Amino acid sequence: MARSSSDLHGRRWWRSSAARILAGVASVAATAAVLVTAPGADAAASTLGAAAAQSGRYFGTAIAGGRLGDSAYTTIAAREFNMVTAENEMKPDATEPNQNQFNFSAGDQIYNWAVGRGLRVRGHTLAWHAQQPGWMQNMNGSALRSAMINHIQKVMAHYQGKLAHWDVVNEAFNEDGSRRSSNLQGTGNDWIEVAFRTARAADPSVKLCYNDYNIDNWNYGKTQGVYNMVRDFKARGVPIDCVGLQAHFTGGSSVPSNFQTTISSFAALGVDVALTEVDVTNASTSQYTALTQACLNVARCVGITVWGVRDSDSWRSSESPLLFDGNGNKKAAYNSVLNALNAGSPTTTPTTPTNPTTPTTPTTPTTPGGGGCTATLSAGQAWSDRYNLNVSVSGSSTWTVTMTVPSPARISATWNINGTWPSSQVLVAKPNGNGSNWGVTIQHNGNWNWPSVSCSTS
Ligand code: 9MR
Repeated sequence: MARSSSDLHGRRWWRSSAARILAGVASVAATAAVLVTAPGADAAASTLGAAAAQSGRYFGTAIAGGRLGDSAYTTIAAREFNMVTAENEMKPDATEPNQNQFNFSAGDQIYNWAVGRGLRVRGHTLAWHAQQPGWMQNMNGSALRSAMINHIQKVMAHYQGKLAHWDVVNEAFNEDGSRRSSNLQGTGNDWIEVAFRTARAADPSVKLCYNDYNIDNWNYGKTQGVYNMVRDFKARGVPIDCVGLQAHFTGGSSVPSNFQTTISSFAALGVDVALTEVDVTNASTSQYTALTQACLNVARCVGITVWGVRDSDSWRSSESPLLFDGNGNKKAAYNSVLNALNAGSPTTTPTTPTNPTTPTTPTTPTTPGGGGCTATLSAGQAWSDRYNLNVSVSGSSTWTVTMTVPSPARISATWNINGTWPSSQVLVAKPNGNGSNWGVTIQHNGNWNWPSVSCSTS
């Protein structure tokens, strides 16, 4: 079967990144290089996120802000996953409780928790018939259309440059493939494309997804309805980057035999596909294996998110549908998924590139600001595709730090600042009232050089 360019890109990406890591270690201490094992070469990864990363994919979970004080929960979540979706905290009722008054505290709590541990975040969700704030439920027509646009602009501005994906529109179709009637649909059939165009303008850096349930079976009316919309959007240049199959195989549904056909058919339209809210009745090992394998078999299936950590955290807890039991123990399905991810990883050992780029440690990680403050960078955790930098500011409590990352690297996450983005390469950070230690996650995209920083008190 022909392999798509994105598949080739993903695998080349892994080889070149791993080689750079190897080159960097070798430059520090040649004898230490033997300690670096390329995932997929001989060692099986021991967590879901690391196993998925071997093929350039992520493995995520929904996180509920109310559980972040539960250390058993956070320990598993931080260890196993490398992508997070806020289960409820970035929905319209949470982020805009009163019209044009935004509240990001619950969403930011999850965001900060995730990026401080090197996890990326999917935004969920901007335009939806459900979980609308009361003021929006009572709106219709042009007023609602304007309110939807304003909501998308303001929420996306807050998270600009920080998220991996946004579920721009959620659950807009009926089971027969027609549009679901809702106050949003009542504003005109073009509301979905207006939402996507608004989203692209608000944050060009984030992937824009349409997300729905019961679009897993290729022969199902709803699947075809969504497919036809995406095909139409791609044909007309409406910006859409991905389709999220929620993949709730609970409540009486199960993984269809043609699931991979559905994934590959969407992918063939030129969009990424993600499994965004996976759960399976009684965590059937065969169904978890099948859905994982279906994703692994399609180059543009970029990742899998399960809808909760432990069975006790599930919205359908009576079906015990997740990968950890209520006591935090790994279930049989966990091992099935992990094994499938490990088996699906590249089996070749990364080769040495002809022109290896050695990661560069900055010669002057401390920047005297000249303006009464100093920003000091220190290395945080690093992964094959990204690394964290910790920033400590001294000399003033009213600092402004400007950080510029070298192209094509990009800051994908920040924590503990108020940030603005003059351009995709430049972050302007100010205190958020919670001290002067903060940080960033940088997707290196092949350039490991640290960013430059300057500090001023103006
Ligand atoms: O898991 C979420 C649950 O805590 C909420 O009460 C519910 C309210 O609508 O939303 C659940 O998450 C849903 C997700 O946002 C969209 N797809 C279906 C999910 C399960 O209902």
